[in-house]
Amino acid sequence: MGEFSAGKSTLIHLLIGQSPLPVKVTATQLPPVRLSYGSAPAWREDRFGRTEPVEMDDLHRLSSAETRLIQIHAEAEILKLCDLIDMPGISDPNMGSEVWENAIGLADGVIWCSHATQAWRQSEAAVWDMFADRLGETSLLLLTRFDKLVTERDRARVLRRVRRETEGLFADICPIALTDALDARDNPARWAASGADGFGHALRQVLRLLGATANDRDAPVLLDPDWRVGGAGMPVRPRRVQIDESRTRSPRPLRAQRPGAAPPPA
Ligand SMILES: Nc1nc2c(ncn2[C@@H]2O[C@H](COP(=O)(O)OP(=O)(O)OP(=O)(O)O)[C@@H](O)[C@H]2O)c(=O)[nH]1
Ligand SMILES: [Mg+2]
Repeated sequence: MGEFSAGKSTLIHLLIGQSPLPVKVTATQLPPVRLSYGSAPAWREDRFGRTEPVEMDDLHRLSSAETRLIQIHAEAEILKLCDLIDMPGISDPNMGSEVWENAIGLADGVIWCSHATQAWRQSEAAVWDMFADRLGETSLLLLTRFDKLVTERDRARVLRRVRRETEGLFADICPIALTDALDARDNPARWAASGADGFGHALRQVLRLLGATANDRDAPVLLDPDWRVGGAGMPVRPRRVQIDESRTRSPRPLRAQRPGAAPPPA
């Protein structure tokens, strides 16, 4: 989640090692897009919870007025541990807040992207205030475009201020230069300098907390270039995380039945 243009889609690209949507789609405003492991065809869920298959080439035609969720699939390692939802910007004037409020009801944790040069605006704090109680312990604050802060002094100052203003609201704060990280996969020093290493560790901690652990404790750190290699291995359903419903503040939309899937257990 985060403001318009805060780096949400770039982050998804970094996490799954590819741009999940056809190029012409990423340029438009989309409803929330959920990514799950596998190669199943895409589908959409309308405002009434009805689902229907969609062609990837038609995604750019879907508006948030009629579609509340787009579901697509990719064979990326991280999707064996969790689903990812790419959300529209929180203060996009063309999108009502119910659009992202619906989707955040599905979330077990949030990676909040905030522009480092103007981090943690009032608009962000106001939205997160609605969800921090339920999701704060399993959520991370990413200070994106950290490369735009050029002096060490500026970096330290921004980090100090944001730490102070968000105390207790997130499990961790991670400064990151997302575009540097995307370019630096084969260069360990640049990769670490981009903040991707630190973020990988923090994300792993959160996933552990949620019970979505990898089998192997010595498995490579998330975001390591090896993690993104898709294709090999058995399609595995991402393990759903158990939620303590008593802590749920925001309403959870009913999970719509996927086309062709067996009816959910009563
Ligand atoms: N220099 C720099 N550029 C970045 C960084 N993260 C994202 N960008 C650039 O910022 C622009 C917006 O990034 P997106 O990932 O599309 O942002 P978004 O949050 O998905 O935007 P919307 O979906 O439109 O709300 C792109 O041109 C990115 O390449 C970063 O850490 N450093
Ligand atoms: Mg985006």
